[in-house]
Amino acid sequence: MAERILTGIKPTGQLTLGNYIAVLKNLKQQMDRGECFIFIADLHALTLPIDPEVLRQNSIDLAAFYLAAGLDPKRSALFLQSSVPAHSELNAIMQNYLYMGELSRMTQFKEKSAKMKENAIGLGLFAYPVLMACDIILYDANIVPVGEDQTQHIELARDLVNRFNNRYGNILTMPKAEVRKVGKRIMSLSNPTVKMSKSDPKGDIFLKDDPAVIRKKIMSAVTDLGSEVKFDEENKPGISNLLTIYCALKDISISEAEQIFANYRYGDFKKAVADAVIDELVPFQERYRQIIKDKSYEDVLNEGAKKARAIANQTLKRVQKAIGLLIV
Ligand code: AQP
Repeated sequence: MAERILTGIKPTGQLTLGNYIAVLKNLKQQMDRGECFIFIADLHALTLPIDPEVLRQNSIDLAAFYLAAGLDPKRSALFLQSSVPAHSELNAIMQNYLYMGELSRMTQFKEKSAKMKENAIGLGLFAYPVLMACDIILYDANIVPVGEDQTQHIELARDLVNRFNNRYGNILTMPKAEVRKVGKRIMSLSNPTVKMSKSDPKGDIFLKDDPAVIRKKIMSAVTDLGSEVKFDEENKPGISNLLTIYCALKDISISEAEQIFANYRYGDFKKAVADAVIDELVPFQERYRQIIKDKSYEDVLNEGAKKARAIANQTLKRVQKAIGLLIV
């Protein structure tokens, strides 16, 4: 089978450089490799409280960002998760094949729920990995490019596929997480020991930030003792994070970057990182603004949903039949 690639982002907030490096930066390369199903995870966005108008705007923004990153609708399907009902239907089935113990061990659930009052933690947040497994399974995706934070969820999806196939035969395709070597976890600029995250925006670079804001954020990023630009996540987390950002955007290895910056002081190094981010994001932002203006995302989302529904419904039927539901 040719590669089937599935990738998604939740429209929960302003997209960050972490999301860009994990998903958007690689989009063109993914389309060269195989058939891409790319979705806006709007049902997942409901797992934490969100204002309806904010959710709508974020979803439009995300569609425009995908297109600005080079998404080609002829070689991929871009769609809203909520526009393919099979996601919810398969979720209703698959929640019976993953267990409470497994779900309660998920790091993301533990981290997010730890910040909430117990009686405000929704069932959807707890069961998030079930729906995520369905997102993947529906498209027979064998490759799922993600940041490091999502690999535990992909492992759970693999367990589900194994469990299901052992019981019913070879029904589901086994997915595999693919994590970038450089840039698997972009950290906050103000606290490089925590992930840059759109729902906890401290020390984030947002994809819509003006160049002057980007420069200011990078120039005031937390750095470490010493003066050498060297990758050392334990002793130099701030510098290591900036090196990672630079390398991910320039597509070079960490040791190549260490050579480039061997004689740089922190200030000059930060200027170079700021230039790299601005060079990448300014043309991207121009394309984004044009797409928002001409609303070209509307047709793309419609067509994408049609393509996605056709494939997802086939998988859903296969599963329904396998478990003994009557298809009438
Ligand atoms: N800081 C990051 N470094 C590398 N990859 C990252 N990703 C997110 N943050 C970083 C990756 O981006 C993809 C889409 O993420 P998501 O929207 O599905 O949710 P997330 O992983 O929970 O990302 P956020 O930004 O932290 O969102 P919120 O705050 O809403 O939970 C995923 O592949 C993710 O790994």
